[in-house]
Amino acid sequence: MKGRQGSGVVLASYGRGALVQSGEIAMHCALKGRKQRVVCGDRVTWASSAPEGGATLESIEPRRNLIERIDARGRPEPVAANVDRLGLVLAPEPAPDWFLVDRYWAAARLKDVEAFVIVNKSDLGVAALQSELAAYRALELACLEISALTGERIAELHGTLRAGSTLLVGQSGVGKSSLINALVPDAAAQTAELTREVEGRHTTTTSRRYRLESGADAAVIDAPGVRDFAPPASMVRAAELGFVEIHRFAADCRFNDCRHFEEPGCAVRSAVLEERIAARRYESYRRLRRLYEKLAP
Ligand SMILES: Nc1nc2c(ncn2[C@@H]2O[C@H](COP(=O)(O)OP(=O)(O)OP(=O)(O)O)[C@@H](O)[C@H]2O)c(=O)[nH]1
Ligand SMILES: [Mg+2]
Ligand SMILES: [Zn+2]
Repeated sequence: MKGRQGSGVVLASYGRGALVQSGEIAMHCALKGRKQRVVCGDRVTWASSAPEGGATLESIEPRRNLIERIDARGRPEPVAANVDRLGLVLAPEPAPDWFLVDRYWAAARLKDVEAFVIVNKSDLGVAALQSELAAYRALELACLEISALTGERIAELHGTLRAGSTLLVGQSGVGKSSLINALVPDAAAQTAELTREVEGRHTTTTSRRYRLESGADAAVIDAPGVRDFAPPASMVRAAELGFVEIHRFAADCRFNDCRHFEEPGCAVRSAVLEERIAARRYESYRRLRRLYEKLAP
C-alpha cells in the first residue's frame, strides 16, 4: 500500500518534532533531519511511508515573516511565523512594564505587522493605567479593555481577530492563556500539555496556535510570557527603532544618522522638550538604542 502525504500548519514545535494541523486533524510529525527548524505557524508538507506509520515533515514553505526575540545571551529565538497581528497583552496585575510594551510594538512596526493593546483583567479596575493608554491611543495604537474572567468585550475581541493569525505576547501572568480559553472553546485540554507549574502557577512554555471558528484562516497564538523582550538587532533597519513618533520627527534632524541623544539640531530632542513626544517613550527609545549599541557596538 502507498504512503500518505499532505500539507498543514504547525500548531506547536517541540525539540524533535511538531504538532501539525492538516485538514481537520492535528498530527504529530517528526523532523526530517537535524538541521530542520520548524516554528509555530509554519506552513509545511508531510509524508508518511505506511498507511498507519508516523509522519515526517518534508518541507517548510518560505515564511512571510518570523517574529523573534533575543534570549538572555542576545541570540535570536523564534516565537512564531506567518503572523498578521501582534496582540500586546497587559493587565493591572502584574503591574505593566510599559517599556516591554513599547518594544513589542516597535518589533511589530519593524516587521510591518499590525499591533494593538489588549488590556486584560478590566474587572480589577484599569483607572491607574489610563494615562499611559491615552498616550498610546494618541499615537493611534488601539487599546481594548477586556476581561477573560467576566467575558467583558470578549465578543469585540473576537471581531478584531476574525482574519489572519494573531500572536499574543506580554508579561507572564497577564492572562494570555486565559484569553485563549475564552476565545477557543476546546483550548483547555490542548493547553495542559504545554504548561508547567512554576511557583504554583501554570505557565506556558511553548508557542501554540489555535484555530478560531470566526474565519477560515483565523488563528490565535499563545506565546510564553516574558520578563524582558527586545527585537533582535538584525530586525532593526532604521534609526528610530520602530518608534512611531521618533520616526515622525527624525526627518527634521540636522544629521541623517542622528541617534537622537546629544547631537546638535536634533528635532526629536526638541520635540521631547516641547512635550510633543512623551518623555517616557523617549526614555524607552534610548534604552533600546543603548542595548543595541552594547550588543553590536
Ligand atoms: N481577575 C482576573 N484574573 C484573570 C483574568 N484573566 C486571567 N486571570 C488570572 O491571571 C492568572 C494568569 O493567567 P494566565 O492566563 O496563565 O497568564 P499568561 O499570560 O498565560 O501567563 P504565562 O503563560 O506565564 O505567560 C491566572 O490566575 C488567571 O486566573 C481576568 O480577566 N481577570
Ligand atoms: Mg500562558
Ligand atoms: Zn535626532
